[in-house]
Amino acid sequence: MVQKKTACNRDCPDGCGLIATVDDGRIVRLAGDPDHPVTQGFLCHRTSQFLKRQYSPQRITQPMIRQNKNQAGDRWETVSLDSALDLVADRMNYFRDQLGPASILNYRCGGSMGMMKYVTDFFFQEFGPVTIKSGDICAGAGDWAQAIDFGTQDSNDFFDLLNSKTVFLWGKNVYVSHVHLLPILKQAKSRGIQLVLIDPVHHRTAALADEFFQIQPGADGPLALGMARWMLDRERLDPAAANYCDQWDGYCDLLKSRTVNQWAALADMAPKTLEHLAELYSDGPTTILAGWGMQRRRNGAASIRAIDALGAASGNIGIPGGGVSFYFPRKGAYQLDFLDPGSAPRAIPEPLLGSGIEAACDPPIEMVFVTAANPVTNIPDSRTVQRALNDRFTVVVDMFMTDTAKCADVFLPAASMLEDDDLLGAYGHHYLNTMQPVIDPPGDAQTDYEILRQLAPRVGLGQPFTDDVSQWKRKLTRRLAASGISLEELEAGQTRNPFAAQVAFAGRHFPTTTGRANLLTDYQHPPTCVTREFPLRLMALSTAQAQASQWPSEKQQGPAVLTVHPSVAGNYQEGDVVEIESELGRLEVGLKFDSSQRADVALMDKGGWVSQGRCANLITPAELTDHGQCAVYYETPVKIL
Ligand SMILES: Nc1nc2c(c(=O)[nH]1)N[C@H]1C(S)=C(S)[C@@H](COP(=O)(O)OP(=O)(O)OC[C@H]3O[C@@H](n4cnc5c(=O)[nH]c(N)nc54)[C@H](O)[C@@H]3O)O[C@H]1N2
Ligand SMILES: Nc1nc2c(c(=O)[nH]1)N[C@H]1C(S)=C(S)[C@@H](COP(=O)(O)OP(=O)(O)OC[C@H]3O[C@@H](n4cnc5c(=O)[nH]c(N)nc54)[C@H](O)[C@@H]3O)O[C@H]1N2
Ligand code: SF4
Ligand SMILES: [Mo]
Repeated sequence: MVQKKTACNRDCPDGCGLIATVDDGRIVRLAGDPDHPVTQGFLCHRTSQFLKRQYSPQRITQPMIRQNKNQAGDRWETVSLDSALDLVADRMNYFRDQLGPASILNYRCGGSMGMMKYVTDFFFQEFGPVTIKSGDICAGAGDWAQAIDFGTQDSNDFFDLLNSKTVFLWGKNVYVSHVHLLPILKQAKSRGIQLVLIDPVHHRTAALADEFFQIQPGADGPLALGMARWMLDRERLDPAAANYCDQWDGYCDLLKSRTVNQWAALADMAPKTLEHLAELYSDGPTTILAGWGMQRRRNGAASIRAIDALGAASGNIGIPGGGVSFYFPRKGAYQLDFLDPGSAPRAIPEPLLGSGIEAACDPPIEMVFVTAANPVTNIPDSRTVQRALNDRFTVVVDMFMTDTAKCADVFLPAASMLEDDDLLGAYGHHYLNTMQPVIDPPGDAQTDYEILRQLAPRVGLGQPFTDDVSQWKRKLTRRLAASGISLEELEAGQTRNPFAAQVAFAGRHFPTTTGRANLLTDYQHPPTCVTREFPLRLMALSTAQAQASQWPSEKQQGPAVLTVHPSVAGNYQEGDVVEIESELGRLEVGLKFDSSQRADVALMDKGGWVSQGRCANLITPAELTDHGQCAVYYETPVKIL
């Protein structure tokens, strides 16, 4: 038995180090790396179950071509990798020659956080450039807001939390989506650091927090502005803030445009509660850990802007124990300057993928190449995404026959993360890591890069797509090498990103055009999305059981579970199977009652499969957030029929 080190590439802030135990070519155990300062030797539930996925009988390891797609006799046929790649290359060359490269869409999402996956984008840039996506279904609104406010996204060191007096978990389900924060949060709590949770959903993190406020969904903007107003009135904002913040007067005017009571009313919150939160926040230094859920709303960017401004104006940015942490710059240490998304002839906003593909003309999109993504399940309006892919020549690179793969003409089997070779950063801390293949991929499965390497000569591309992975790794780590960190050192174990400061924006220097933070001066609160007829907001949220749609199939049987407050279910009993309806359609669900939830939300697990009728995105209309082209996932009004 041998132990091999690698790293977890899943779309998760934690970026764990992994130790795999291999016995006679088979991985028999997967554990967290005890030497990794954040991983601390433990794994989340979903990845502790990863070997079931790795060795699942449903995993596909041979290329397949779909014969007679969408016609009688529609069937999959197993083929050799060479003939699958010949067909893919033939179609790529044909559409590029006949209609131009914009007729091909390269779509990639969060199947892997590896840096080598950007080589796929580069490949299509060099081949085309082709049509790409814009915005980001996951974090686009918050990304946009932080870029406007601070010039970039950055966070204080992961362990700097212990310098705080108060920590606001602002819309964050740590037990599910950020489990490696738990040890440090528990340590903080034991040191007397106050933990405050602001979330519309009652979840396990509420028990960890000293205080929990079950906010109305989408009311974070008025709450943050009301808190700042209360602090302004009591001279608890930083008197020096005008020196390092632009728009100071405009911001103060915005705060003064409503009284504390009026801001509280807009947030649908008792004034006393808002004041109490402002008082807690004022007892700093205070770190805000801003979650990702709250910005997947119509006013998502505005909410993050209001929170950023609270952090800046109160003097909590650029100091130990402070900050508004939304993201750690996971790519920052690597050299990705070969990417030029601006060169793409066209971009489709990611949340509107289905209708965007269908609406594209001049040239129309005729071919879609999907890697590391399951858009039929994960993007709103699943049926339109499904139709758009079914009606085009679609290639899907995956390990399983997902809802998206079912729409493909060609399925190319991908290596799993334990067979992959890559470089990683993390969006929840500053450590870099490397992935080494623990075993070889089975059958004809290949890493995404190996697939490209074999495709390159077929579509007229040569160097650098003929280089091997280690040459690419050297290229990607050039900046690190120049700062004295060799690839060998990186590969020996996790390394802290040498370009990341302990305190983000130290000295209150911001990479904006003026060098100062940019405060918001305007806030428009959207009208509530729920009505008397459709009184519940559908929220399909992350679950500990799965990474997005990567569920074991046995957990996708029967109707999806919908959790609601018992008062909203009329005469139904818990366990009843009912239909819910939105403007887009109906979904069958089994009811679960939870009296700790708000009476205006309906909760589901994210990533339920379309093929099993369990996907919230079947009834979630596609819509963009106020800025940043993020998806509005949690504002679909529904009713129980
Ligand atoms: N187990 C597991 N972990 C995951 C994932 C998974 O699928 N499963 N997915 C990963 C992915 S893709 C990402 S992007 C990250 C982050 O994944 P997310 O699931 O976005 O994680 P959170 O940041 O915890 O944000 C969710 C929280 O935001 C809250 N929220 C929703 N709306 C509002 C609001 O209007 N106001 C406030 N204050 N809160 C609100 C929700 O109730 C929930 O508690 O985690 C990753 N981690
Ligand atoms: N209703 C609703 N929908 C949501 C969300 C929500 O909260 N509510 N959350 C959204 C968020 S935050 C996100 S980030 C997206 C996630 O959307 P996706 O990134 O599409 O997430 P996954 O379902 O994990 O699908 C990734 C696929 O990549 C495959 N894969 C894994 N590793 C590799 C690899 O190395 N190569 C290749 N080629 N394939 C690989 C996996 O098998 C899987 O099928 O979902 C979004 N969808
Ligand atoms: S999914 Fe996240 S928490 Fe789980 S092992 Fe991977 S990086 Fe760690
Ligand atoms: Mo995400």
